Order: sequence, then C-alpha cells, then structure tokens
Amino acid sequence: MAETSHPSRALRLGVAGPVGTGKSSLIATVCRVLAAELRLGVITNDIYTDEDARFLRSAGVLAPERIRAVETGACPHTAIRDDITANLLAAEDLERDFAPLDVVLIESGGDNLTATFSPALVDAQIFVLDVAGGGDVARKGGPGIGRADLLVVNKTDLAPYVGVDVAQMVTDAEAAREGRAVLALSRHDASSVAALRAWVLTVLASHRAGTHVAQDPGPMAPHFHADEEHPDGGFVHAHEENQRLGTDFGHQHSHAHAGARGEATE
Ligand SMILES: Nc1nc2c(ncn2[C@@H]2O[C@H](COP(=O)(O)OP(=O)(O)OP(=O)(O)O)[C@@H](O)[C@H]2O)c(=O)[nH]1
Ligand SMILES: [Mg+2]
Repeated sequence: MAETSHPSRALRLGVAGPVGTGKSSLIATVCRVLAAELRLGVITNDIYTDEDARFLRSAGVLAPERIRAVETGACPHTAIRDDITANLLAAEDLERDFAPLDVVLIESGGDNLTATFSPALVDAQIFVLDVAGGGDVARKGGPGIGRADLLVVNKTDLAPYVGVDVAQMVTDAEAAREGRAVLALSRHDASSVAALRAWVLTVLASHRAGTHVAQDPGPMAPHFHADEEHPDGGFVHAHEENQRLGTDFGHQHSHAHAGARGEATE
C-alpha cells in the first residue's frame, strides 16, 4: 500500500545503486545547484566508515553539519529497507535540528542491483547506474532499474572510452521501466544537470501539494550470504520489513556460502 507524501516535513529522497556509480557525486551536484534556493540535508550510509559524508563535506556544497553519516555495519540494503530505524532517526534528527528543511537526500551504501529503499523511509528514490558498468546493465532490470522514481545513467562523458552507446542504454532502460523517467547524466554536461535539478523540483512540488505517492520498487530478489547451512549450500529466510505504513513488505530470500560459490555477495 502506498501513501501520499507528508507535505509538512522535508521531502526524503533516496539515492541507491551499485558501488561507485556516482551516488555521492550526484548528491553533491544536487546540493550545488539547489542549495541557494532550498534548505537541504544529507544522510550517507557506509558499512564501516563515514567516508561518503566526509567526501560531501569536503565538496563544500553544504554546511558540514547538515551532512550526517549512518554506519550500517551490515549489508547496505538492510539499513534502507529491512530495518530502517537508524536512517529514520537520522532523518528526523536532521529535520528537527535544521527545521524547516525542504529536502533530505539519503545515500544508500553501494549495493547490488536489487537494493531499493523502503517507501517508509523515502518519499521518492533515484537509482544510479553508470556507463562504465557496461551498456547492458540497464537491460538486466530488477526493482531499482525497473521501478525507482528516476533511473540515472551516469558518467555519460565516459561513454566513448568504454565503448557504450548511451542512446541505446537509455532506450533499453526505458523499455525495462515501462515509461518511467530515465536521465542520461554527466556532471560535466550542464543540460543534463539542469534536467536533474528540474526533476527534483517537480517531485518536491508534488510532495508539497500532497499529491506525490511514494512507490515501493519491490523487495530484493533472492540472494546469498556466507553463513548457516542449507542443502544447496545456503539458507532461506524472510526479512521482517518495516510496518510503518501498515503494510507487509516481508519477503524471503536464500543465503548461500559465498566461499563455496567463490563469490562476494553483498
Ligand atoms: N567522468 C565522470 N566521473 C564521475 C561522474 N560522477 C562521478 N564520477 C566519479 O566516479 C567515482 C565514484 O563516484 P562516487 O560519487 O563516489 O560514487 P558512489 O556511487 O557514491 O560510490 P560508493 O558510495 O562507494 O558506492 C568518483 O571517482 C567520481 O569522481 C561523472 O559524471 N563523470
Ligand atoms: Mg558514495
């Protein structure tokens, strides 16, 4: 079940996507182009460090105290979807300390293609891919690519160097998203940055009007961790997801021995 935004508080905007696709840079860009007209705050999620928060503070686009770090200490999707308490508290603290804020940007730790925010944590979410991850990634789909409010194909300036056809990647993404918004972005391309800025302002306007509806991109696909026994080398369990909206987003997935499979899994 979805519910409309709470216009009385800041718009909470999530930014997710695989490691290194440019989530922090995108947030820095949004701050740079909107800090003069909007009251902004940022929350970062790192597994063991506050590196992203330090990067954003050093970028000088926002007062350092408006950028807070949540150290998840576990796989990043847990903190943005399964147990969102630390992030919710951080958002509420930030909104209280700097009231009133217009937008709180929440960066997920870099994760795999299946990690998305719970709609109980964010009102809208951006999923970030980059051309350096390969032109075929957009075709692979998944909840973030398919159903985030905005899909960004980032670092388009690098496309010639990695042999990616940006137009084709965008076309593939649009097909995977059944018409939802796709933005080809480079921080070096002013018109693409202007389009990102316009998108944020449009979402904020509908949030303020009380017409924005937080979407749930859906639970993550089955995936694997490195513990516990299962006949096929892992175990299956369900995450109890946040019940704040009075809905049940609980889901099941299996966990296998990463070592046995020779793969890093989260
Ligand atoms: N060429 C180019 N590089 C970019 C762009 N955006 C980000 N980068 C670079 O990509 C690298 C990763 O960017 P980040 O913003 O740290 O990526 P991230 O997704 O936050 O990374 P994690 O938080 O570690 O998952 C950095 O070296 C950035 O300078 C872009 O538009 N063009
Ligand atoms: Mg980052």
